[in-house]
Amino acid sequence: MFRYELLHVDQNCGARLGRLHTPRGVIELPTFMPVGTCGTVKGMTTDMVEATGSQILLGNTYHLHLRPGESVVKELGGLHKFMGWDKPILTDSGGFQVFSLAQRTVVDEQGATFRSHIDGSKITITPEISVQIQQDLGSDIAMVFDHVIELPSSREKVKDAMDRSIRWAERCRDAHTLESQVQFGILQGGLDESLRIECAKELRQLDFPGYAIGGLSVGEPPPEMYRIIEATTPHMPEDRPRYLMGVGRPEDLLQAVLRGVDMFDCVMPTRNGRNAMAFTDDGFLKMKNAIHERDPRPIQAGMHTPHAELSRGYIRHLFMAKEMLAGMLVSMHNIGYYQRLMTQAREAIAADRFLDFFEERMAGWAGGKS
Ligand code: PRF
Repeated sequence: MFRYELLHVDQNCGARLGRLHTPRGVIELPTFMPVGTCGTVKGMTTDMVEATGSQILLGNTYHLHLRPGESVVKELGGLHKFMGWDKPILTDSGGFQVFSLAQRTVVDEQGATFRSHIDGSKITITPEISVQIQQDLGSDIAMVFDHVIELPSSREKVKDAMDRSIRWAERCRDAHTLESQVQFGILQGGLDESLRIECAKELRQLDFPGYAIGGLSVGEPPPEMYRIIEATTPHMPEDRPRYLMGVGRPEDLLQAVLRGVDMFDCVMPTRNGRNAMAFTDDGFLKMKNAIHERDPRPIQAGMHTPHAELSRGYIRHLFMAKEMLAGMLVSMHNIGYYQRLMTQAREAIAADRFLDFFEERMAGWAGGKS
């Protein structure tokens, strides 16, 4: 029912071509998951999301628990029906959000207690509660509830949070009962390679059907993130999907694919889209910039997303006129751009030329435009 298939590893680097079989369809890897935090990929209908070539979405336990509450979602048929998306959904556990969004978070062995960022009410999420919420939402892939901390932190603090994350992962596994859903473990360990390796070994014992690398992209310089990915992936099981959480820019995705990562999620394409930033092979464009006023060219040639032929001049006009279509179109373009990048990466890996593709894209983005 749920099965990972490793199809090919590029002969010249660690990039992997794979396939994730789920009851709601096959996911070609590497892939990018658009973020649908509150039951919507912001500014897009699910038809638009589908037209970008997206194969799986991410939803958030933390947000949906606070509003509207998982009992509402469950009563209305589960998250897929609720939002009108019948392909796979992965839900994040809330571990990262209680650290990054909630107020006055206090973590103890039992779980995390915090104030809602919406109405200030006091809420507790434990590993068992996170599992129950994700079961009620009915996602296809659920993440374990982990303890995320800020970086830099002392080795002692990083190790404590990692050890707790491992204990919580076991509690999540023991609390999990929904047959139609699988659970992924999350590796922590900060920027310490030996802790990352230790965490990978411990979580391997718990035998999750997939593993994520968490605790990165929390403000550390990108080369540090690449160093940790490179030190970690060799210790992750070859026969399970690998997911880098909350990453990132197009170059970060390629840097991670190069080191053997299969799945990504990030708000960047939609958030930047709403803020008039459009991704292209020559760097990003600031769509409000006057240089686009009379530019007849599309944002990026060779895109297959709907309305990809619209001119830069028209998109700029929509932003200047504060039309809501502006952010919608650029969000769709950006997600389409990320999916095209992943499709191109898969084609390159199949032909053992991922490194050439990587160099070509890096050179284009470094050229930079606005
Ligand atoms: N843990 C969880 N979700 C996450 C992260 C994490 O460490 C990150 C870190 N970039 C993003 N989303 N549960």
